[in-house]
Amino acid sequence: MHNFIQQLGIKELNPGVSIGLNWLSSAGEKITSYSPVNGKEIAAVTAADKASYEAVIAKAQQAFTEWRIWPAPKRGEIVRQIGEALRAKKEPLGQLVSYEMGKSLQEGYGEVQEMIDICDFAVGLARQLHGLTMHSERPGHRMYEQWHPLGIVGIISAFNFPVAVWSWNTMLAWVCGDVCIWKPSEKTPLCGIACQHIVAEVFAKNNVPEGVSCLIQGGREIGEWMSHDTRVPLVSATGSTRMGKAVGAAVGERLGRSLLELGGNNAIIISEHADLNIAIRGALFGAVGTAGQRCTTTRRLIIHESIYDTVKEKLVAAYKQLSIGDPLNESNHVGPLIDTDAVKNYLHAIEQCKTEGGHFIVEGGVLEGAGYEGGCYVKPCIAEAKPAYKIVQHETFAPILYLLKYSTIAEAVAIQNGVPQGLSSSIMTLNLREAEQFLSAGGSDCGIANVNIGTSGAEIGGAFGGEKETGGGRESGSDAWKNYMRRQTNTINYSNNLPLAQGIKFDL
Ligand code: UN1
Repeated sequence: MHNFIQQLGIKELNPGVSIGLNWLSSAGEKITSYSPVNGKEIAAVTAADKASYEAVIAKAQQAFTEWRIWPAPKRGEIVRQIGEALRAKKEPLGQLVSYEMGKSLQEGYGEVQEMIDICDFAVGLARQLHGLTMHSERPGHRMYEQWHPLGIVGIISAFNFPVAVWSWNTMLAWVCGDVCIWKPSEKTPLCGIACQHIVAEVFAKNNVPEGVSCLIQGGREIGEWMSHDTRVPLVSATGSTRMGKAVGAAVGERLGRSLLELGGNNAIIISEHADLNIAIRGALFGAVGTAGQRCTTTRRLIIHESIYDTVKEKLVAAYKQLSIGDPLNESNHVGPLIDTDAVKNYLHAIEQCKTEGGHFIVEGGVLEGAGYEGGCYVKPCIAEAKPAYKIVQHETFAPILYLLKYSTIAEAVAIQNGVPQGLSSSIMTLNLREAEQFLSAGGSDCGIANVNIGTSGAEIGGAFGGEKETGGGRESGSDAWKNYMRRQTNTINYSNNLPLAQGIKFDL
């Protein structure tokens, strides 16, 4: 067993369903996690079956009756301690993320940092779950609103941020008084187990009911159970648009709530007024960071025709500097894709781009030989393409960057908006008019719009999410916490009469 796994306190590599640290037996299938770093098996966990799922729901429901009446700042104190525990475990957890998911070690640590930051944010929030006070039209009446916990929050997370996205949801949900059932990606089950260990230790020290944090491993089926289950008032799902449509439809059918974080097809507009040093660096990190497997990855560059050739040359030169290899080796910039299926998708996208007329100025390909035995290492590549190509309209979760040309800012914005997805966007310009136009109601249609920074690497303090096929959900900062609570309007009569609203008289 790797050192970092031991340091995370994990003794058992093949558990499945857990309520706190009570591991339930399950007749579910075995899910094997392989490291994309070297193709080696890491763990084989057991998926939940219907009986263990039911046991989890029952325990979570029971825990909710207790947890919802803890004062929110007391719940915040638990989250504060989880933040401390994460600080103490940052190294091994970052290493596990890097090893099981394949992102660079720096990014693995960065992901854990994001978890620590959301804990801090949630602690403060625990004292700020404010409602408004309104003036009643009736004399001797007071009207106000309060926010109450919802109940069970089902969390479906993706492999690419195997721990941070869970923390964005749970840390807020917990201070809000909800209980969480987490189904991590079946590609990164051990990351789920590691987090469950960290949390369970803090819970045990503080007598938090164990059902407040439940972990169920498994595939699509588990997501379907939660989506159809009226005992789960909110399902928060991160992943593909295809998955999100299924979750949204199932939850919507029972009039539950869903919070969807789905695909992106993010673009940077590089204007002729851009600071090219910043533009190239932003584009480079956005396109190849996490091997192109972020929802916020830069997939399209929309470049002004007058600087198109210069940008192209600089990008080609920058791509030559990239070192691809073991992500745990800090001198490498790009690690592997998550698995060989992802490699197939990458190759298929390259072929399709060529068929549609795309021209590669940095060629792609799968790396072979020493260090690349896992078969998941690919070359980040760049193609000159047209906005309307089917493949350019599509999110391929791989480091393929499309270069598009524009002549007017209105055209650039139209290209940027002309895709089904609406997550992140950015403009590189020092021109105030252009920047403001891009941010205006007539500008970018995305949930995130940046000026002079790239599309990826959003901070936790802002609301994270996007429009159109990205699903419309907002997580993390700002007032995203409201998704995890129910609003109640209260009117209190402290007069001796019963005046009716709207001036209605009802005297006998
Ligand atoms: C995701 O890719 O699912 O903005 C989340 C970013 C990160 C989060 C990405 N903070 O790139």
